[in-house]
Amino acid sequence: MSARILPEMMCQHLQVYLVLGSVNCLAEPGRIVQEALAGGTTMVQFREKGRGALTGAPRIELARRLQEQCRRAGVPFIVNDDVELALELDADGVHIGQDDESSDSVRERIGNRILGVSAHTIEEARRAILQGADYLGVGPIYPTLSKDDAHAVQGPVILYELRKAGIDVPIVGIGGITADRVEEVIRAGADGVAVISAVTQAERIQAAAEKLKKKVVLSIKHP
Ligand code: 3NM
Repeated sequence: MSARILPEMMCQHLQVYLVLGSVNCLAEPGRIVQEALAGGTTMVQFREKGRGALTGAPRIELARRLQEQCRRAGVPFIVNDDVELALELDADGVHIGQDDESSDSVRERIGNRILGVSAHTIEEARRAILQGADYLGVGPIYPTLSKDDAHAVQGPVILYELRKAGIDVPIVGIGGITADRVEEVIRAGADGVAVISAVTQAERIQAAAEKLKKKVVLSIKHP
């Protein structure tokens, strides 16, 4: 298997990170992913969770379809929480939370695939890095309606604090991020934005992804 992803490459992939499952989608998920990819989405996470989520074969079938779309676009496909599914699909990586299996055990199972870990504090961030995380997901930065069990809203200040504490790994902000908030999130220290509703609930999916991408790129270039 190829080597661990380099931080510079990881940062590129984090720029516009679409997180979704069928429950987040008004339209057919494949259509949303297609349009989002056309709009410049840089990474996709399959997060089939919540009330009404698919299980069993239909879940795997949807994951395969979305994965194939990402493969064709040359965009990494990450599986939320489910290491077995990620290995079965030969996905590009796994994203885990603090309540899931420990990061070092997941790292051992997935080899050099991408490992993303949700972190809410400096301590959680340090531990995740020691245990092999390639990037950190930090949130919720703003209030979100897309995650029932989200932690308390942290504000962009958590990103400043992590950077000030010397955490220099790739970081993606998540939770309530819209195009209008991108600049603030990037300036606070994130390398990209992870979104559900800003893309899945948009009237024009491709245009929404394009706008996020443009704002991320501009904010990175003019810190
Ligand atoms: N994780 P939206 S917030 C999946 O804080 C997820 O770790 C979060 O959806 C965290 O972009 C969140 O619609 C939901 O707010 C993000």
